[in-house]
Amino acid sequence: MTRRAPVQELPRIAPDLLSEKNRSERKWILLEHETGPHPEDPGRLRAILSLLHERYGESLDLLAPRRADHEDVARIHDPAYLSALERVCRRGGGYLDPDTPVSERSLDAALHAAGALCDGADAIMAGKARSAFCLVRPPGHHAFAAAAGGFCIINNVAVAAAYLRERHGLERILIVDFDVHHGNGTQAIFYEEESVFFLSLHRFPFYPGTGSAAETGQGAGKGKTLNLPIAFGQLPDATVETFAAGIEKAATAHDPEMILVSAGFDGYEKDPVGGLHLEPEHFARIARILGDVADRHCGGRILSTLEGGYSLTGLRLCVDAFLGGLSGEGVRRG
Ligand code: OKP
Ligand code: ZN
Repeated sequence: MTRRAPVQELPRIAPDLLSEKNRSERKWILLEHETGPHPEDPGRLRAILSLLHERYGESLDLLAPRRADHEDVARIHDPAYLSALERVCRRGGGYLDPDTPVSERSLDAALHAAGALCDGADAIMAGKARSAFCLVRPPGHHAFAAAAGGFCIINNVAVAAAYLRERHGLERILIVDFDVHHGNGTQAIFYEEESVFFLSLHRFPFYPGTGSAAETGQGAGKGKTLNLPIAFGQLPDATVETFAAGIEKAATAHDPEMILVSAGFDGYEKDPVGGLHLEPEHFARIARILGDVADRHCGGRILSTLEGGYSLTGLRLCVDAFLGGLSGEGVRRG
């Protein structure tokens, strides 16, 4: 296994810089999706940012996200859904589903989250970095073309996959989702697509209910969806092995040009929303497995984005372990 890029080469597209609009107000756009007490709250990004500052200090390479264009999100989302979203936010907010409240600024935050992934995609395609981690919220993997759900408004990883296909001509993308919840929105969006392989590792049965091994794609997308449902009692070592075998199978079948990762850290043992007995070391191993596959198939190109993870302590530990694993820490040589 070759050593991967040093941590300094891993840009983190994060909300530390300001959107043009709020520059004078010194606001962090992705923190403005504020809906009162909710597990998916701005404190999550603050916790990760503080960890990154402690860990990387001056060498931290944080970039401000752009706002995704209408065109970028409209590749995935229904125009009527997008205008309905705009209306709800403009009138001050509301509930998109029982789990998904929005505030006035939520759509703008969600568009910047999706924009961060487009920026990350551009950075990787320009050869500025092999790998980027997008530190964003709200998450995206439960969002469908025409429906929000499970804390998600815009499907960030789907927007990035469509962007890479349309703007950078990629023909084979592998999306790997290790959030503890099944990425039902992402699966549905690409269910009949040949060019996007979707792999999801998740607790099952669990929210949102889908993600059985029998769901494997349809039409041109037959065989391009791979679900790895994990029973709650399964030991984490076996879960990591299932993941390793699954990703090997997916990469061999699809030979991706880039790997997009829906990185959710709610499989952490003490996560208040999820939980699948995973500890930081398991996220490090998942990262090394991803890095190894990416090295062999696509020049190490990995675009990761934050999905879930609701223990602030857990997020700090698990994101730290994941980024360390991605950059080659702990890789034995020879
Ligand atoms: C978002 B992400 C029953 C419980 C719903 C929603 C969990 C959303 C998780 N209404 N729980 O995948 O981390
Ligand atoms: Zn989740």
